[in-house]
Amino acid sequence: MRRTVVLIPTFNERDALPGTLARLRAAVPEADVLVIDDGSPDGTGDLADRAAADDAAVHVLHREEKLGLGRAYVAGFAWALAEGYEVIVEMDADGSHRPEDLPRLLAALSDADLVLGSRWVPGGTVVNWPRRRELLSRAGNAYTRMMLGLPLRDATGGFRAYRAATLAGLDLEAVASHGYCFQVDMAWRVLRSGGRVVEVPITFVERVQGTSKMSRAIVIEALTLVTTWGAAHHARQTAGAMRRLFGRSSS
Ligand SMILES: Nc1nc2c(ncn2[C@@H]2O[C@H](COP(=O)(O)OP(=O)(O)OP(=O)(O)O)[C@@H](O)[C@H]2O)c(=O)[nH]1
Ligand SMILES: [Mg+2]
Repeated sequence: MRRTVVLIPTFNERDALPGTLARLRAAVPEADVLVIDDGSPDGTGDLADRAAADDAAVHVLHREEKLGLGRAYVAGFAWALAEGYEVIVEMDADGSHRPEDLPRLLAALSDADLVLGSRWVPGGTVVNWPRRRELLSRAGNAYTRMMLGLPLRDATGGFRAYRAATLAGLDLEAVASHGYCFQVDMAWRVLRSGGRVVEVPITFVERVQGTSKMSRAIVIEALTLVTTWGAAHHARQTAGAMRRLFGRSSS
């Protein structure tokens, strides 16, 4: 297996993290883990340090303050690239992403640059999600497909595996998005750089411990950025079509 690291961003996940770590280490024992904690007031960072002291495969990156999921992942990517990992995985701490699904994601990476764990392809599903959340996710993904022309069913999901070489080819410091749109942003960047993105069905389970960090601000950020990117994308496409038309008519 290629050298793999699973990045787990945490903010106040004291109750959920130990179970997630134990399941992950059992499901994919070859993979290392990096917990990226943003100074959780509930002591998640200390708990992660204790896990790292007991298990050489577990590492911890402490960040001073909560700067959002996107910044945490960008810091994790930089760490993983510097450490020379070949495969870099994103996974939530809250139990929504089942470590037992990870081997299928990793297997699909042999023929892709980015593999998305997808709730909205055939075989994918959500367990215990309120209808409201499902509608938000489906509508958000439909809007993203329409605005950006992304050929993806679940571009907002956060359970995914990248080839490290693919991430190394992107300007990660330019990634400014924080919430769900960070995931859209990254998938779109991989596609625009010519990368192959594949979706693999997963079972997404609503968290049973801790509290969601999803907020109105995160939804508004996603809506605003996807709309802005989409408008720029359509303007570029229109300009390209005009150039082609002009070139043809003048020749
Ligand atoms: N380091 C760091 N981790 C974060 C931050 N915000 C969220 N997380 C972690 O990112 C993962 C996803 O966050 P969740 O709160 O589960 O958000 P979500 O999965 O989009 O929403 P739910 O479906 O409601 O759970 C969890 O492991 C969080 O602890 C942050 O600002 N910094
Ligand atoms: Mg969650």
